[in-house]
Amino acid sequence: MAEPRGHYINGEWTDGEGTERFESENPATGGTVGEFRRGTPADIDRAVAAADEAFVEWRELSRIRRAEYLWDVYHELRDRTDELGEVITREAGKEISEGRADVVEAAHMVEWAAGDARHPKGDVVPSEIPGKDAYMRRKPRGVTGCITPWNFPVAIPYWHMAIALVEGNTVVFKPAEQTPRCAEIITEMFDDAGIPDGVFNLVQGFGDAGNAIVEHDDVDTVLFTGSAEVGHAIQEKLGGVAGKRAACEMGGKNGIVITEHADLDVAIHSAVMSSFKTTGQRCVSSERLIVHTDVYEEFKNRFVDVAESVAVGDPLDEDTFMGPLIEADHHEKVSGYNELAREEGVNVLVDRTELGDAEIPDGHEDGHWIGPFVYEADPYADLRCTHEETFGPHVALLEYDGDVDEAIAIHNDTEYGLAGAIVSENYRQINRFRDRAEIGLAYGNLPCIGAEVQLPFGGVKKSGNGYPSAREAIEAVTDRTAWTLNNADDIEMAQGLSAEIKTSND
Ligand code: UN1
Repeated sequence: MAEPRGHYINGEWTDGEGTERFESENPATGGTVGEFRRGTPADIDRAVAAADEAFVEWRELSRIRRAEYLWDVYHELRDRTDELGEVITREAGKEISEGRADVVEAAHMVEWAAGDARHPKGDVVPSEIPGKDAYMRRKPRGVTGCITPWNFPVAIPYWHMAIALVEGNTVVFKPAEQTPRCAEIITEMFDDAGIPDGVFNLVQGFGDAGNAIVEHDDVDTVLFTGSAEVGHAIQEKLGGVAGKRAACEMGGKNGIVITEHADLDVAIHSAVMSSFKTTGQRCVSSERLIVHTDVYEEFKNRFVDVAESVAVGDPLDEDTFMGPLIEADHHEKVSGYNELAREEGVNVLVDRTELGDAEIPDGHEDGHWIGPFVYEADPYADLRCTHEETFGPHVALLEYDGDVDEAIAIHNDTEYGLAGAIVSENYRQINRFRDRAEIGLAYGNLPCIGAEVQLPFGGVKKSGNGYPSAREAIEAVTDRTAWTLNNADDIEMAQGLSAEIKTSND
């Protein structure tokens, strides 16, 4: 195996301070993708110092010049889509069309950020005083720590970093420990673009490295996408710290409402895509299907048919729909939830927790295989399986009787609020859901996965605060400032405030 390349700090690959190494695994085979160096808090220190120093000059460049580096990255993403898509599939286990789509989504984000550089930014604001010019201007905040998950190992890092960099911030990037090879290629792209030393830094590693970013005094902004547990801990840590900002996007227990007016072809298609694509491992994946009693039996039978036969297999095979789960621990967690559902007394309809030998492709016996698990449950029962995120192909059918408000109440009965969908041909029902569903990403007659970068991406309730990613990330990585300039000879104040200086001599 090749020698690990280490971290990328101040424009150079470096071994770092630590001596420990770790491997990334191909989740479909159990084989090794590569060996990497485990970053330590001391490496984070060095990376933050480099980023802090580089900020001084980087912020002085025009947005347009900064974006030119990003355009080079964009072209490399486009040129290497197939190659990088395959690396994603080998390291994250997503089927190959998803591997490529991950790269395309990254390219879209970079294109958005770089293209935006020539657009007007800020507002020209009226003033009460004719001689005053008033503006809202944006300033970069400084060093941005980007802590990203394995499930979109290329797209999400660019979601965080592209706008941060164009706006004049510098970056310390700590990728998920499961997908370090993808992070190396991201780094190559910045290096090839000749981005100035220290503007972009990579430290490979685990939670201790991520934590060192969060706790570092010189990190101004933390962008985090990942588990609710870690995201809430970051929010708690930084919430009260003056000058710090954390924008976090976490998981969901996302639901799809299928009303009595649904086109059932659309409903099945939407539910299957939302629940099983990426083997249920998207923060926006759906684990709850809320179905009206009039269409329940037919929907159930058709959904069960697909869940029983959906193609689980080698993610490099173009005919595969679902690849494996990311790792053994996660397999244990998802199968644990399948077991828990049984203990909680639900009616199991499909259980492919253990795949048959014939279903597992040759040479892939050590992969973390799982198929769909589908069950019926009482929508009003206080069950853990219908309220906790499993991050797997674990799906509850919840039958309701009543109007769309009833369905929306069931839909909203979760601590989370990320994504959701309604399937209906009735525009009143659709609009009701649009207005009342407690989520950040709402869809009508579509799956609840597949958001595009030119829309805001983030959730409400326990799913997150702010937008670490996609278009609205600009709010996380800049401060809005008010700038007012007087063009008159005298000072005149707003609100009718007297500007006359009165003295005891008057
Ligand atoms: C995630 O799972 O963390 O909307 C992000 C989607 C993708 C992003 C998912 N654009 O499905």
